[in-house]
Amino acid sequence: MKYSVLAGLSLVGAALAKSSIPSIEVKGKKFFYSNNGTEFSIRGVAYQANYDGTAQSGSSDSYVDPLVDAATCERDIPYLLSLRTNVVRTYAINPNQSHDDCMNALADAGIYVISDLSSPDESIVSSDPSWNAELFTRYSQVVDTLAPYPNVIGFFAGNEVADAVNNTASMAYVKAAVRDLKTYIKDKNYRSSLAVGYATDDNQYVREAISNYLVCDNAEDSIDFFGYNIYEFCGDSSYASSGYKDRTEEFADYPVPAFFSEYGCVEGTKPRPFDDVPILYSDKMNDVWSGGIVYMYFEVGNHYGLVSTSGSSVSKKQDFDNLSSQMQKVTVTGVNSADYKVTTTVGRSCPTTGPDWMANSKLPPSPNSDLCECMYQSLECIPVDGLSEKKIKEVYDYLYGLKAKGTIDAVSGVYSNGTEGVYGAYSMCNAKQRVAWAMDRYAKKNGGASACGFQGKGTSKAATSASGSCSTQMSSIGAAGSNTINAGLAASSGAADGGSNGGGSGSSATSSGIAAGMNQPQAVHVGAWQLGAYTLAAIGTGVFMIML
Ligand SMILES: *[C@@H]1O[C@H](CO)[C@@H](O)[C@H](O)[C@H]1NC(C)=O
Ligand SMILES: *[C@@H]1O[C@H](CO)[C@@H](O)[C@H](O)[C@H]1NC(C)=O
Ligand SMILES: *[C@@H]1O[C@H](CO)[C@@H](O)[C@H](O)[C@H]1NC(C)=O
Ligand SMILES: *[C@@H]1O[C@H](CO)[C@@H](O)[C@H](O)[C@H]1NC(C)=O
Ligand SMILES: CC(=O)N[C@H]1CO[C@H](CO)[C@@H](O)[C@@H]1O
Repeated sequence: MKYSVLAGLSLVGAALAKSSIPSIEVKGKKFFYSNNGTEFSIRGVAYQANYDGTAQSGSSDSYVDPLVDAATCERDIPYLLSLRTNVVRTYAINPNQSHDDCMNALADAGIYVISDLSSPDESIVSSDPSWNAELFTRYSQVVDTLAPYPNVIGFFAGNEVADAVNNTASMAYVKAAVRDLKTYIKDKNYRSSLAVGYATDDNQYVREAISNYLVCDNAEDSIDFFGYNIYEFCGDSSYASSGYKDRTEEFADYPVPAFFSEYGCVEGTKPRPFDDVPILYSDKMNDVWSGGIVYMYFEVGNHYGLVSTSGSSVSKKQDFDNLSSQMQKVTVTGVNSADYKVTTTVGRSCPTTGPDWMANSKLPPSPNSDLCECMYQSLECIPVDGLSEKKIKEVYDYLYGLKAKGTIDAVSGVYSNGTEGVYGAYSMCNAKQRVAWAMDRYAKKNGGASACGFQGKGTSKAATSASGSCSTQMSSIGAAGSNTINAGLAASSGAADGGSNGGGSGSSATSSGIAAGMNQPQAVHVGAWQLGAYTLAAIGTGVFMIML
């Protein structure tokens, strides 16, 4: 069945209109409308088609930003409204493009946005985590792009980054990203209600520790909301047998808003009956959960779609009608902000590191691209021009191997270990800057220029001394690079990134770790959005174990 655009929903001139939609703010473990204190419960739909499979990994166009094309938003908004949608989740935004038309059209329809900050090529990689100046640049640009719109609730600083005990060290880097994006929003004087959260994978061995870790110690470093990608209620299940009851009990006293950042299991009865919808919004759950986001709007071959689209036409699947009929039944009875007493506070104790948890409560340093550039300029031994990421990694691995053997430690300033909580002051620099620091350190310890060969991979250059605050910062850090300081945040400027003067250290590749690009499947892991079909097996196993 086809819809036409709702009468009265005029998109003409939307870009100029200043929407009067009230922002949403967090108080305690709930969301509220800022204008009148009415509690806000998310009735969300994930809204991003799969990236074009023909795009090459590493290119910047491996995804289609769903909030750029006015015609697409105009086509889809009536469908979203007929599902009573008040939130869409987007997974990858292109900061280079204008979002005015779609954001204003969504605002006019009363629809809010929560967006991930990463992209398929730029994210914190669970197997080789890093929180560095390149990622900070990307994430801060997404914040800059969306912050002006009143109908943005906030951002996910990570999606399903840790999904097994052995990669939970990555959560230290995610939490550093949360800390730094919250600081960035304050520094830029953006609306204080803009929230930064995380969306977790439903792995039974790590989910509880992750949820505690993200709200432990300092409130300034903690998430503002918790998203749970949950596929536990499949087919004709029930509150008790699905796992929803247990999860609800676990989150009863969680200090910040928690909601389902993805739900809608496709196992079992097809089309999906969405019998969990009335339960999620009932008194059983709605005091603990601020609603949920159904995965997902577009059908892209993984059977999670609610509609199929082609050009200007949309055809609803039976899942859509089922969800719609369930959503019509929903009435959430919330509390008014003025009557709501906050009884839980953040600042829990962090899980201790050991066999079940690998993220230290000490977090990595804040990325500062200016400091990295000064450091790079001060070096006398650097990689030769155009050295590939693979070769950069080889050199780093060689130098790291020397440290591991106890022969010579030339990596202390760039070494990073989220389990030990040990981070060199320059560990937040990009891969090329990090390897250069280590090569220079090695050469200085072994006779200078003559030790800068690295089998043709190293070259000598004249040092340019740092000046101003860089100089002060570099002397506090020291030659060994091991005194971490708070140098503040600085994104890469285009100039330094392009390395146009030939001496710049920007690497043109979008590396997100020294090994980025080495391991494609991991490097592009962004959770169920892209890998829905592939993660299904894992999800199924999880469900099975929970139901036992
Ligand atoms: C509060 O404002 C929101 C947004 O305009 C509106 O949807 C809601 O109905 C209002 N609440 C009450 C109690 O009027
Ligand atoms: C945005 O534009 C810059 C400069 O042209 C480019 O380097 C970058 O890759 C673009 N980003 C995206 C996400 O397309
Ligand atoms: C982590 O554990 C998974 C199984 O849960 C295994 O497949 C993977 O190889 C392990 N990774 C590392 C780095 O040990
Ligand atoms: C981090 O430190 C732990 C404990 O010393 C060690 O087992 C692990 O291999 C280190 N990880 C990396 C990536 O170096
Ligand atoms: C809740 C709901 O509307 N369920 C319907 C989903 O679709 C199937 C197949 O058409 C119907 O039988 C269900 O009643």
